[in-house]
Amino acid sequence: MPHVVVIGAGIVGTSLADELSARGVTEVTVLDRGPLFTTGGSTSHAPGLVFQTNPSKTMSAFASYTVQKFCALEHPGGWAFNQVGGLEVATTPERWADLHRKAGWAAAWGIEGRLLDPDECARLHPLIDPDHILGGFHTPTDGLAKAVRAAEAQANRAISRGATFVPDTEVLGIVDRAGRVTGVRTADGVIDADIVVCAAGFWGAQLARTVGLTVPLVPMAHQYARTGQIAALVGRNTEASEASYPILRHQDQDLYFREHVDRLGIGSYNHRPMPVDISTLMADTAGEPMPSMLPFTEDDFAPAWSAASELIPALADSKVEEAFNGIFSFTPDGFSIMGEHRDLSGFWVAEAVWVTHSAGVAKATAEWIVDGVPSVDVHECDLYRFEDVARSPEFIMQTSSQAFVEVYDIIHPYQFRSALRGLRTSPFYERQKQLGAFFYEGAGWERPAWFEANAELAQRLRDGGLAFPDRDEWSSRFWSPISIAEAHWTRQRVAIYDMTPLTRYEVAGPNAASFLQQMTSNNVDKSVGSVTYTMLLDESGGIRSDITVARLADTRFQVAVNGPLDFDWFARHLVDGVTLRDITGGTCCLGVWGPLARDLVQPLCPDELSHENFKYFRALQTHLGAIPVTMLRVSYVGELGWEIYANAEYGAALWDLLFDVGQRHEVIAAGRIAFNSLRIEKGYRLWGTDMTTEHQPKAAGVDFAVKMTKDDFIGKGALERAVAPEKLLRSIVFDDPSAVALGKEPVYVDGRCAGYVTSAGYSPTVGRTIAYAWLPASTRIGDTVTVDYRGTRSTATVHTEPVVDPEMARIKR
Ligand code: FAD
Ligand code: THG
Repeated sequence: MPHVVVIGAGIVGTSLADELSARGVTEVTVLDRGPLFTTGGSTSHAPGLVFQTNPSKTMSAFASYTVQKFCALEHPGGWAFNQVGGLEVATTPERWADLHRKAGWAAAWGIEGRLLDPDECARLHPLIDPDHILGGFHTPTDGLAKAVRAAEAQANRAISRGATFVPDTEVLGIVDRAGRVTGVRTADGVIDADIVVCAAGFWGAQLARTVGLTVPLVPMAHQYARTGQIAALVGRNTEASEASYPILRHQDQDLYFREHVDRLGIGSYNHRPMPVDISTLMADTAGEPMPSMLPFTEDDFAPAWSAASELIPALADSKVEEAFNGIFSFTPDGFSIMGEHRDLSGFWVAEAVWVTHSAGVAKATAEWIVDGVPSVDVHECDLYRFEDVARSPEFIMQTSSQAFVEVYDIIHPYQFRSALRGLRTSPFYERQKQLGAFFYEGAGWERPAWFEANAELAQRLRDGGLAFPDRDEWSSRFWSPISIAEAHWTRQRVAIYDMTPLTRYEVAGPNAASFLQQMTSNNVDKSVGSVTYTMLLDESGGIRSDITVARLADTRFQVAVNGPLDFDWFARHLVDGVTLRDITGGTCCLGVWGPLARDLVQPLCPDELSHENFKYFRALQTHLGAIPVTMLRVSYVGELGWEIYANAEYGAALWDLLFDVGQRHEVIAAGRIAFNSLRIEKGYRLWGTDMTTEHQPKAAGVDFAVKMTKDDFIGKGALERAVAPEKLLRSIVFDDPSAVALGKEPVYVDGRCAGYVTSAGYSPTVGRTIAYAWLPASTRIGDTVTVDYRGTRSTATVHTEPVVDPEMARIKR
């Protein structure tokens, strides 16, 4: 049995010890530099509000598990979880509309909740002035965690199974040999370990740095204040119960509230970001103030207090009695950070975790350590999800600060980061700006969403009778009807898409073919010039990615993937005789697609590009004009044409060449929105959104890319044992041409929430919005379902797949 050392006895470390020991890993030692269990970390003073609903299905699942687990914990001091419910109120129309979206997430992720009018809110929480609000969202299973009790109760369960907790023991360093951890160093000497888990809270990044690992988190101060006695609360709660009204969020003013017997606690994000240099923190761990508490900065709290008093008039007779600036971790994208160090086996992190998600994160981490795969999809939290640029101190600081500012903001799904834009641009960037590109950001790349230069075309098409349904204000944000014209034009004529941000690797060497055979589900050991669409599965048969593998030479492959997690997965499995190199940045790619694509490109190319000579899903190294290119006859938009790759220095010349000869075909540049709607029409999945490790290929409808007759590959065994899926990814087509969805909406079947939308896009080809949704396998083609988009219900019909061109006539010609 491995000996596991956990660094940190906060809510994460204690929960992890419990989850590990429950799985038979009982040789667990948890070390903390502070006393047990009020260690001086963030857990020691967390007010413990647990709101489960989150845009992320995974984070919501983590939170729901925390609630379920904490409700059952026992502690001699009293409750570990007080299920008072949660209430979020709206004081602006935007928030009220957004609470409808939130209610949709709750329904989609299986969390009970209801929208209430102001009087109903005030009945639940009589301190609220109903005249000040427009309504609220109530979730009865949310509540308060007593974080230190929950930590101790979980620790005690672990101890009863054999785990050890050691206070006042600081880990000073990690000991390793030959790429494996062997222990931790303390003032009393080395403690041997096979596995070390860093659950050191906001100190974790510093510790991880000593073993060459970047954990992108920033310790930030956040204000928490307790009022004096509030008359209206006197006699309501006992010292033991502490609270009985729902925990309350007033997100329009970045505030939250809970009761402390006859006082209120007020948490505020209504202040400037206050990043903390942890080298300045006190070392003394015992007693108050704790190392994770800084002196209250009163001025920063002034706007919070006046906003709080408006919502809760009873505060007028009270004042702040005790307050502090408490420290906890923020990350660039708001998600936690989990996983194992790739270059130091046995060193794990479970960092930047709220009390809310703690038990869920601990369970997933324990499963990952013990079973090799977590049972929920953790890609949003994976340690290796970050691009290189996102690991720079500047990036981490700026984006985490923005995450702090936006913590309670209404975030549109297409609202991209504003800090540090323009970091990665393709060689076509200047041309795109000239064409009036509106840029989205993804993985650090600037990606055109549509081009204002196509406004005239849009007008022409509108005049010619193409439908441009009106959209509501929310779905019109970061969107343009021009995208409809761009998509339409791709199906009618020809368009050029910048595919440069598509992550690609060169996998080369004498063992490259056998390595890729082992990694992928499809047969990729085919002739030079072959291109194969295939899955990367994990050991449970879950989809880690869908990729294309182009064999450019006997021992050299170009692999196009979904992002940094794919590099990590390959790198972890790399064998002798194979090299792996990310070539994305040094190369560029244009997708030239549409019925006229061949007419456009052929005159530039010395090779014959006929359907017979350059078949579908084949690759060719050739020239366009004087430029050396690699062409792949692949089209994520489902049209005739090619992905054309070149070294980056040729990019501008390649663009000019294609647009010059393209003039006579009226070629346009088209953007991401058109691209997305076309791929949805065509039935192509987007990994991470439509499917994840939670799904096996059959359920996701991509089992055609799995060759069970092939020799062993990762995930094959699990697929052999698989049972029929309970849910299937289906295409649904909205009945009303003006109905929209943006993703994550709940889907109702016979009046009950039965699934959720993953992605959606307006299809000019069928004149409707088309979406993917996870639905019960019993759902039939032609069934009517109902989608709740921010409180507006629309019907949609389950459609055969793909919705457009099932015969492949458009592509294979
Ligand atoms: P910690 O509790 O900080 O535990 C880490 C432990 O590691 C510490 O005990 C520390 O002593 C130990 N340690 C560090 N370095 C070493 C070392 N080198 N050797 C040995 N031990 C070490 N979350 C919610 O979900 N709901 C809330 O309402 C909420 N409100 C909050 C309000 C405030 C004011 C603050 C500051 C935070 C709040 N949070 C809330 C966030 C939450 O408190 C934290 O995210 C959570 O407690 C982190 O738990 P942890 O176990 O990761 O870290
Ligand atoms: N282009 C390339 N690689 C990629 C993508 C891409 N890798 C990552 C991501 N996108 C993968 N997604 C897909 C999804 C579908 C297809 C290609 C990439 C596709 N599917 C054909 C189909 O289903 O009809 C496969 C047909 C076949 O297997 O023969 O084209 O955009 N280079």
